[in-house]
Amino acid sequence: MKVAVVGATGMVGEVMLQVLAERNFPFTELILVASEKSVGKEIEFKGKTYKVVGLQTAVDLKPEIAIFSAGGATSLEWAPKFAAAGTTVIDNSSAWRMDPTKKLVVPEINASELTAADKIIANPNCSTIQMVLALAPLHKKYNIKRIVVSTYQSVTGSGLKAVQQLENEYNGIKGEMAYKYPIHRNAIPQIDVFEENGYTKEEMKMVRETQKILGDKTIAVTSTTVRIPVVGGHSESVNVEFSNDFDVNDIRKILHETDGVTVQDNIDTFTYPMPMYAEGKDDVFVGRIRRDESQPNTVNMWIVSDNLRKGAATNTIQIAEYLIANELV
Ligand code: 2RA
Repeated sequence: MKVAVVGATGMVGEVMLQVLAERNFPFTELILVASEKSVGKEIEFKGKTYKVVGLQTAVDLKPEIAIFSAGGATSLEWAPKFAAAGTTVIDNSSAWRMDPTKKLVVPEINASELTAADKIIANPNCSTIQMVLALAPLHKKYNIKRIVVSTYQSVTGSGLKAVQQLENEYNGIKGEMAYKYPIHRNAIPQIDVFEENGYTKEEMKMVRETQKILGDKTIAVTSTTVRIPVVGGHSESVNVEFSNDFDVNDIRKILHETDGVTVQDNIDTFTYPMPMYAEGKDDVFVGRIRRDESQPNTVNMWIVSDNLRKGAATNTIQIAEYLIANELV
C-alpha cells in the first residue's frame, strides 16, 4: 500500500503522521507531499528521513491512497489528477464535501456507503464530526427534529499562524495576526467568511454537513461558531429536540455504547469534558447531559474533542483503514 500525505508540513499533516505511526498504518511506501516551497524539506517519520516531494511527482508515483490536508484550492486542482491516476483521495478540505457525487464520511456512521468507485472521499469539518458522532445513535432511536449548537473552538483549527498569534499575545509580543482581532482574553464570533444569510461558512457547514452525514434533510440545525483562546480542542453546547420522548439515562447508555464516544458526566464528582483533557485523544467526549426543562423532548449536552485528531487526522485515517479492510483500494 503506497500512501501519500498531501500537506505533510501543515498542522493537520503533522498530526496525520503522528496518527499513522501510532496506529501502525500498513503502508509499504510513504510519500510526503507539500507545496513547492517545502519541496526537499526533510521530515523524520518512525526513525526514517523522508524528503518532501511536489504534487506532480506524487501523482506520477501512483499511490493507492492520498490523504489530503492542503486547503480547498489545492484539493480542487489536484484531487482529480490523483483520482485520474487511480489513487483514492481522502480530502480534509471543504472542497468536495457538499458535492452530491462525493461521500462525506464519518466511519462510525456511514462508511458502509463507500465503494471502490469512490475516488474522492470527503472528510467532514471538525466541528461537525464531533457533534454528529454523538448525535447519530440518538437520531436512530429518538429521531432528531432540531439542533441548536454553539461552539467554542480551538485556535488550532485556524493553523499554525493562529496558534502563534495566541502565544505572542500571551507573551506580550507583537507579531503577525491570523485573526482580525486579538484572540488572547477574547472570544471571536466569526469563524471563516460570512455567507449572504449573515451566518459564517463554519456555521453553515454544521447545518449542511450534519444533514448530509445523517442522511436526513429534514433535521433543522442552527449554529453559532466562536473562536476562543484554547488549543486542546473544540467544545460545543448542543441542544437537541427529538420527535420522541427519551430517558436521560438511556441517552447516557447509548452514548456509552457508541464507538469513539466517551461519556464524562457526573456532576457529583465535577466530571465533564474539557478541551485541556481532550487534547491528543481520539475520542469525542460528552457530558452535562440534562433534560431541557423549557420544552418537551429536548436534551442539552456538552461535546468536546481534539479537532486535529477525530476532527481531522484520525477520521481521515479511519476512512483509509476502512477502505483497506474492505478491499476498496
Ligand atoms: C476551524 N473548522 O476550526 C475549522 C477548521 N477546519 O476553523
